[in-house]
Amino acid sequence: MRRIIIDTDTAGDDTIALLTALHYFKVEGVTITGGNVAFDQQVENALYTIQVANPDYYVPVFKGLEGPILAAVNDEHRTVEDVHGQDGMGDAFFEKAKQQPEKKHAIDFIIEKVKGNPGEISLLAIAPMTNIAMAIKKDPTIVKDIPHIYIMGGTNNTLGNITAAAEYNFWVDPEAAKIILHSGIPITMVGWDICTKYSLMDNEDHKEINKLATSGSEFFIKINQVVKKFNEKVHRLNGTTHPDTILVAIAANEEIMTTSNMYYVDIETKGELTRGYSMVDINNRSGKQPNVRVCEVVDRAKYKEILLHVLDSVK
Ligand SMILES: [Ca+2]
Repeated sequence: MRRIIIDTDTAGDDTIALLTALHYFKVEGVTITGGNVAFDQQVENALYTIQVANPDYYVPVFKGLEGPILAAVNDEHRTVEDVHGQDGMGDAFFEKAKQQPEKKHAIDFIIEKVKGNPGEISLLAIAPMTNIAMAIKKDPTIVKDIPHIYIMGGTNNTLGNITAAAEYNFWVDPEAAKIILHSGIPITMVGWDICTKYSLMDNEDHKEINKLATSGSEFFIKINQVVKKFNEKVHRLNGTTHPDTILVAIAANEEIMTTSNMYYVDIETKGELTRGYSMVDINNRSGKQPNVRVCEVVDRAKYKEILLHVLDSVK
């Protein structure tokens, strides 16, 4: 089984992504970055999700940085309880998890795990990339030891979600995204555009999921209550979006990504209107060396099959 670390701002779809990661990978650790909702709530959500998945090995959870690298300067970080509910779990207000977070800092965990297993540990990034970027700043030698980083973030020449120009993870910490994009680590990027095109689960899909009647399907229905209403109202989407889950599903089953291409990708960190905008240079007008494999088409039916399989297997 391939080994990974998953970095998450656990709320909403992060939880289903975590269930998917626990199904397909040996999860060496879960690291938490500031993002979706209050930081300690995210830690709790990750611990609770692991309890729901009930893996047959111990999965440690590490607290990382609670806000973006330049938070003090820009004061731009905003949580999104309106999207995911006050608890980040669709206002389900689950009981407290039995497991506690580890004492070690997420950044030190990432560095030690990667250095101790060179070329073995891929990273799944489903949050603002503050922890991973700062791990690289603390020990730049980890770059050559990370075989791949799969990123849910940015957009490929389409609308963002937190602003018209930017996707949430890139917008919260664009400096962190810039560090990662130019790190030299092999990258696969799955943008918000892929999420809206291929990950949407509509009312009929929800009924189908409900019929599975497993702990996994019940959990899915509960945590998606708030985001479903939000998507209808704000994004004019009929259903729930699963950006983090589709990223993990692709990392685990690359064949569902039926089209992808290498492009030069950079991020705007200063723009008055466009902070966090990801520039995907599909016509290579910059003449720069492509640095990111950008996901362009996903087999939606196969993706849905994976999602339902994962939810069905959480008994
Ligand atoms: Ca996330």
